[in-house]
Amino acid sequence: MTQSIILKKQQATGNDIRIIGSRKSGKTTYLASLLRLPDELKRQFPGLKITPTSDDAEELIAAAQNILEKGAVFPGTDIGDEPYFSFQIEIPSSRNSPGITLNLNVKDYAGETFECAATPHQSSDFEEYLEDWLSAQSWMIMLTDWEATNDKKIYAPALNKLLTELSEQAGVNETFKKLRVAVVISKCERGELWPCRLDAEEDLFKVRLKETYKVLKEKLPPSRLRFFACSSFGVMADSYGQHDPRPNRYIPDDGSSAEFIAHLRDVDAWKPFGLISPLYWLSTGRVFHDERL
Ligand SMILES: Nc1nc2c(ncn2[C@@H]2O[C@H](COP(=O)(O)OP(=O)(O)O)[C@@H](O)[C@H]2O)c(=O)[nH]1
Ligand SMILES: [Mg+2]
Repeated sequence: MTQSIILKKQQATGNDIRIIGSRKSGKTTYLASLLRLPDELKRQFPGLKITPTSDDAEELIAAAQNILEKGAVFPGTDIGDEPYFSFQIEIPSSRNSPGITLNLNVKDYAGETFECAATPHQSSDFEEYLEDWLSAQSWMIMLTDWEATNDKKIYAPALNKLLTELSEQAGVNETFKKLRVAVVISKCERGELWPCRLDAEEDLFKVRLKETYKVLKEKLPPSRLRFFACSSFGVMADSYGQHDPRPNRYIPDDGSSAEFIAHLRDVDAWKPFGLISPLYWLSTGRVFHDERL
């Protein structure tokens, strides 16, 4: 009884989101970790509830158990067969924010679709994806590395193309003037990123992805653009009185680039960071102040 009264008081909002980003930037792992909602996160944020409302979302939870928790990684997403995850997030009220229920539909795109925006001869493919991206109110752009060549040759031109199209459409149709873009740097449990996670715009994007940052700031007003850092794996322990800032990941010793092949190391210590903040802002336009999420 008390529970249902509390829930009724909660504000509810729905949102359709596209997750776009380079290959292996951690998009699928992000969604799987969020939907799985590891115990450690539940313990630290009592009352937080995530309920899958589509088959794809249920399957992803099973995959999180069978793949991520067993220390393996997800296969790439097939182009043209993008999964659509529907789920509900109930966030209880906390000292800093009122309670809210978010009803989300999120489509996870293959990395190639984002990268092709940077390649002029693939522009007809790009138009097809764009049409679908423009049918949503929110985009989450996920990036992970900051190699100068990727910043200059892939991310900045791809975003330039994407946001130029967006502003052209906005000239014709007012609704596109409302589309929000959350730009997220993933895998921030990495030692050099972890301290910078608290102000991703100043300490990560502005200094590490200069060209990309410039394009974003030029093309979008501050009310529709926000920067975030997240880690689907987190660190070994970061709660009060218990600090172990080692990343909760291991890197198989097979010679490939460490950035793209890491696995979850200790399931019992699994506590992702920053998964909810971008979704909260995309859905409400307000900033969510809780470092644990
Ligand atoms: N270190 C680390 N690796 C991650 C994280 N999230 C994903 N990965 C790894 O990055 C690789 C690509 O992840 P995936 O979710 O398949 O990327 P996608 O292609 O963008 O969907 C895999 O090896 C994942 O285990 C994270 O938070 N930290
Ligand atoms: Mg994927």
